[in-house]
Amino acid sequence: MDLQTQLEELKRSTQEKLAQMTHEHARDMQDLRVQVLGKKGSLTELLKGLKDLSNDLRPVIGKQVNEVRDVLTSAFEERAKLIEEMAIQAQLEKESLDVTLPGRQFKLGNRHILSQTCQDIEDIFLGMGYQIIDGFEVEKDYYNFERMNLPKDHPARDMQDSFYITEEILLRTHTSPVEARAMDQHDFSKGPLKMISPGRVFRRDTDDATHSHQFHQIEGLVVGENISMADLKGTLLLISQKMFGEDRKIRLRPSYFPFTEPSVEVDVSCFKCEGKGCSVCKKTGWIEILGAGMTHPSVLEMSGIDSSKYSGFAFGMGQERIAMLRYGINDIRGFYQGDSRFSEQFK
Ligand code: FA5
Ligand code: MG
Repeated sequence: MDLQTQLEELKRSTQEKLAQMTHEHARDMQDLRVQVLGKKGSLTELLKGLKDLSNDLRPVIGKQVNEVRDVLTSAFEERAKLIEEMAIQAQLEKESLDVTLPGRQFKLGNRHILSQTCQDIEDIFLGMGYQIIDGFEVEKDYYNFERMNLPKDHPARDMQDSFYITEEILLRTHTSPVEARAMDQHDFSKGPLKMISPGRVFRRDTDDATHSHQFHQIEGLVVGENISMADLKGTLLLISQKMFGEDRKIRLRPSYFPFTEPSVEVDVSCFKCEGKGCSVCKKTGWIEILGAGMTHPSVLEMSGIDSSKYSGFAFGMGQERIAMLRYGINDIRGFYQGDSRFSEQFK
């Protein structure tokens, strides 16, 4: 076979092989390219034959070699592009979507009923010009008890046993220590202190339907000039009506807290039976919602406040208690179990 025919043959057979290549032959095509166009490939081999040709023929065949190289080089490039598209197409077919399938359902969560209740109470107090102050869940015995008029050997400490970290540091048993911290910070020359402080508290209580060893309170405190029991009563009536309905009445019963004097327990008229007596109010017509009182002069003095000039009232309510009454929840443990069926009732 003369050189010219060999060149034609190489071109023809290479083009034929290329035409067979698909995206599954990327590797084979690479090999073929080296075989034909590579430094030691077929074309280079044929070039070696040029030196045996006559002077007339050599430039003609030389030109033909270059042409064949050009044609094949672009043939390889074109095929490479084509099989790349083939690969993408194949991938798409594998991953193709069935648009008639039903979509995935996303479950939309909602705020926990305790957070909602707390936010509602915060909104009411913000509207009355109170500030919201954060306290510490891990608190000093000093603030939790001593600054609340409960020295180390005070018998009333027994009502609020706690989880101790050290002898001086504990998980707070109520939100009242925030009162002392807030009074320490407040500049009374700028006006009265009006604050609430919501948060988690801890007690060594046995868990049952109405008690948990970990629960939430909202503390309230107002200290200024001429703050009286009437202000306390008015404030509590307002919050009760906003939380439980405009027709609610409140009742103050004498009680005891070491940090308030006088102290009261506050009942709200039963929203279920309107005071006639039912199972919710245990036939009394009233439901206890919080403890409160006039801030004890010693508590004011411990914050360096002149108790002959200033007076104050304070209250502490259980958030769970309020939410249970408001929504008819009969077991406090429902708040903490994380069962979405519980939460979904309050969307
Ligand atoms: C106090 O904790 C006082 N610090 C409240 C206070 C503040 C009085 C300021 C005066 C001035 P008491 O222990 O009663 O008081 O708790 C207040 C409320 O927390 C209760 O009315 C109740 O709603 C709630 N509570 C108490 N113990 C538990 C418990 N184990 N689980 C759930 N809620 C509780
Ligand atoms: Mg009580």
